[in-house]
Amino acid sequence: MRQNERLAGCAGAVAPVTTRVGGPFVVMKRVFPVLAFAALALAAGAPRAEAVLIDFNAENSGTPALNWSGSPDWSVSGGSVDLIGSGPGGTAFDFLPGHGLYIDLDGSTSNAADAFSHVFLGLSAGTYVLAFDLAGNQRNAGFESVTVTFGSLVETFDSTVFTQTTPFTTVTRIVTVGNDPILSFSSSGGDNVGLLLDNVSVEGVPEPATLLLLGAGIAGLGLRRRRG
Ligand SMILES: [Ca+2]
Ligand SMILES: [Ca+2]
Repeated sequence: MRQNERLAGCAGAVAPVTTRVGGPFVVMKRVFPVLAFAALALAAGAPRAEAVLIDFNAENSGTPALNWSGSPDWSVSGGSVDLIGSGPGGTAFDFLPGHGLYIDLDGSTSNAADAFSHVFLGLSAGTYVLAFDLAGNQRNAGFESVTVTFGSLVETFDSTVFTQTTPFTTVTRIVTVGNDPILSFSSSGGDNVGLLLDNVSVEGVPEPATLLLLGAGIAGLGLRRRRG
């Protein structure tokens, strides 16, 4: 099977190119859209990890807890966080109604947690979309900051952007991680008032390297076509 036939088969919906009648220029003219289609098909069909969404609503049996000690899913160290908001077990400090339970990253011990973290056990090394909702403290104009660490991502967010009145705002980053990666939120501050966190999610994306290689191949063929 010639190369152009094999690629057409991969694409699945493109008629095989079976003849070189018309010379190289015609062949390239036909192969170019086939390759483009194949790239799109591969991108669409690339393995995707199941999305993981953590909304905190069922933590602690749905009951708010100051200086929450964490759970099998989340560990707290080097300080404290508060589990606040509203759940079936009660309501406490629900500054942003409609979000169920969520996290105040500076707890009630005058020492914001150095690490509020979750291990994504079973998540394979690769490239993912990390998203989470962050909000201002909703209480005062004090300076707040949190450093988020997850694989290739180390980024600090603070109250110059997430001001006192900033509502939950989704932050989205593409990150590369190893196996069983740890997501950690490290906060500064000791006034018991911190940035608020909710809706952490991780979802797989196609490997950029694959798309880049395909894109380079298509671009190269286009160049050859123009030169031909
Ligand atoms: Ca929530
Ligand atoms: Ca607090």
